[in-house]
Amino acid sequence: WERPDGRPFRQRLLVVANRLPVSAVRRSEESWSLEISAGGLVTALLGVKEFEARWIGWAGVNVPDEAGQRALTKALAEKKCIPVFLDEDIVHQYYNGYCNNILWPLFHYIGLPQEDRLATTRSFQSQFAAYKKANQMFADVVNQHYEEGDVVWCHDYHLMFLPKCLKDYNSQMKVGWFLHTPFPSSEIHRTLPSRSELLHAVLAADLVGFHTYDYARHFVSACTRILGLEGTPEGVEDQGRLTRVAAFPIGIDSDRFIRALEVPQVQEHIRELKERFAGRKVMLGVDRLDMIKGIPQKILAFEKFLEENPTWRDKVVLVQIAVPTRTDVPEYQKLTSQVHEIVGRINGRFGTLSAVPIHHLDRSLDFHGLCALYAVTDIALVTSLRDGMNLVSYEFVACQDSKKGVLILSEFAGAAQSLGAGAILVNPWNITEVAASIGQALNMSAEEREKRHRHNFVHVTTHTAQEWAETFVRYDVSLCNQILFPPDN
Ligand code: ADQ
Repeated sequence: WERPDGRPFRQRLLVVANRLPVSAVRRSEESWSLEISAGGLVTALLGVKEFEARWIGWAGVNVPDEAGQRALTKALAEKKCIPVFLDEDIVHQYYNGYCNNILWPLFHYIGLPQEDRLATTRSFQSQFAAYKKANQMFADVVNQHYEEGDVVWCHDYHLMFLPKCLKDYNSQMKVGWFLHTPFPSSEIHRTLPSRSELLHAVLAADLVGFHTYDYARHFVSACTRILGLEGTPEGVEDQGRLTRVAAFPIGIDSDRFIRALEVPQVQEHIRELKERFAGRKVMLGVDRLDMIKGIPQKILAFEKFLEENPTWRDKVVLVQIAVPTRTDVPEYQKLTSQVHEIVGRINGRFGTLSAVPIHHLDRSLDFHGLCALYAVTDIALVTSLRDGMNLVSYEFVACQDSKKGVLILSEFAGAAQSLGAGAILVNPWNITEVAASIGQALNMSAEEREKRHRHNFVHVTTHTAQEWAETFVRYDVSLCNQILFPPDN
């Protein structure tokens, strides 16, 4: 968009998220190396190029000394990143505690084990206090770097308190908040002891965004039923002040994936993979190793398929890439061993001396390796038990324009609302249904695959990350412009 005098106007955007898009590793007292980290938010925001953006967030490391903080701040500045320094105790209570033990499971409809539930109930107040304190620390850093006219875009469940902290500093600041996870039914949200305080804090934002219309509706219902406020077609109204609430489905930088397939190194990798899996159909899962991704259920469904379809046993392979996350948490360690145990059992049961049915890798793949794998895949299995959106399904579709493989997609992923017409939708809890969908995908005619793929490919290439960010920020900027460029009178 343009200024009234016709000059282009590059909006300054402060993107605030719990984690910066880079991870920092200390090499010596004053030297740091930085690496781009994997994850949905990073992938989406890397596709956003239209704004003069600065990132504000935690670098994922404890840096107690001032010399280290100075050196890291300097290294990050080159990447347009600004660190928030959190000490170990805050990280433990805010990040591991309130964010990941309370909000994450609750928003994904996952109950905690009984012993954790009791411990969590006991430590709830101190964890919530740490959450508010951490959000205030983010607000302090935003406030130091804020310039009039900036749009501040807060991300995710870690920072639900931030809009309120920012507005307390400066009620003129334009603040948006976007949730990357589902927002659960108001009946779930109302079990949270801090339910009202959190909702009020989010409502301090000018614009509140979700991936799907359903999540937005759940949020508005929570505000009307729990806070007794009024929902309007535009959002939620509190004492004459309107917070706009809307759905902004995220996308990916699809061109980046499509272009990568032309890179010689990727083509070489594709040739190698085709050779390695010659004569077999390739099924693929790419997930963070998290409870919500439904990895054990997916593997059990594959086992059921092999059990019921002996003729396919040596003609199909499942490649499951699972990046470990939160490796220090016992629940996640248990999940890792559970997955290893199931994979080992199935490989022992159906493998031969020359081939195994499941290749399971506990690690992250580099971008080119990932693109090559997407390109040689016949069937992608995205069977999250809940997922805000799920970008893996989008990335797979972007890399499939020559192969036109089939996407099996959980109905509990936000992506089901955008890619549902092209995918085979499944209930991931029903392994009989998922096993049957594998058979359906393997036997699908070329015409039907083409038709389904076309639908999804058009969606993925037209609803990009860039468009997502522009839609969100413009929504807000329309208000900013009135402040930046008031009408002459
Ligand atoms: P995530 O839960 O991280 O994101 P997702 O949307 O699937 O889930 O994004 C994962 C990203 O990490 C993808 O870009 C994928 O390529 C990458 N990735 C995953 N496993 C990988 C591996 N083994 N190697 C390399 N890269 C890997 C959260 C929400 C989602 C929401 C996004 C964006 O949980 O529901 O879609 O944010 O809003």
